[in-house]
Amino acid sequence: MTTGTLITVAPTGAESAKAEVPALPVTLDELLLTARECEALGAAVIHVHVRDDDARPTLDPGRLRETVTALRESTDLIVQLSTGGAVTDPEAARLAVLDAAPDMASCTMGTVNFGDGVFLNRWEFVVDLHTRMQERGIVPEYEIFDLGHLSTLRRLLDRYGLPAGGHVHVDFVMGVPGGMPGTTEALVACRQALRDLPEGTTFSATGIGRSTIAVLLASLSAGGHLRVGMEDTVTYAKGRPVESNMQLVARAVGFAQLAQRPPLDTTGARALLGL
Ligand code: KMH
Ligand code: ZN
Repeated sequence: MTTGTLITVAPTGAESAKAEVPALPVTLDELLLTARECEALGAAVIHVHVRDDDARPTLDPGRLRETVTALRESTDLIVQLSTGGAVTDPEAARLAVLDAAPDMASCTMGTVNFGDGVFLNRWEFVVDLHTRMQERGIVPEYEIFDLGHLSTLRRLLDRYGLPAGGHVHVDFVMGVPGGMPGTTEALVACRQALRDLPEGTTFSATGIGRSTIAVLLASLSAGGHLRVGMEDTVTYAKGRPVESNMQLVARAVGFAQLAQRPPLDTTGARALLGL
């Protein structure tokens, strides 16, 4: 059954420099303003990376805790922290993200070339993340950068059981140089592979850069949900830099409404995700 559309906003990421993308929200105040405005437009989940005072990506535990608290105080959004961090972040710091007790956290299902870098996700590390989230009642979003990551997810669930809340939700991250392409064909292949996962597994998708719109439309037509934001997209249209995360959320909401799958509010999103 196709329901409304879960819209996740990923406003900042760890890959773009503030100097090159001035509209990127990097301070807590900028993040909170973005979060409130995106929630008002129709986002229900926020995927969060934080920055330090020099706008560089950080996994500082205090800053993460402060951010989770502030988002909870000023929005009803589901707070999903990134355990992916930046490609240079060590495993211990990525695991420690869970100490900030978010509602959700990302959990990437395997290693992938990431532009000129390597986004390392060893099997043992993935198992650690999954089992610690189970113990703490944090709901994972399984990040899928390539088709094989879905096989890894099945193996993970077979061996270690379902996540907290019992519902499985994955996010196809498409168009990363080194991962699967951001095409309808690749999305359909991933969609088909979900048949091997627990019944009721839901998916969202995001297309990096130029693949943003193709993936958004493909996901909606395949019954999927949407992730948008400046973590993934900094060009709105050819020659037009993104002005704000709100511009991307508004576009996604418009597409979802055209597809007659309007945005889920935060209550509907919690029900969908088993929160
Ligand atoms: N920044 C990427 C290396 C996640 O947030 O979980 C990892 C990433 C995935 O963005
Ligand atoms: Zn991320």
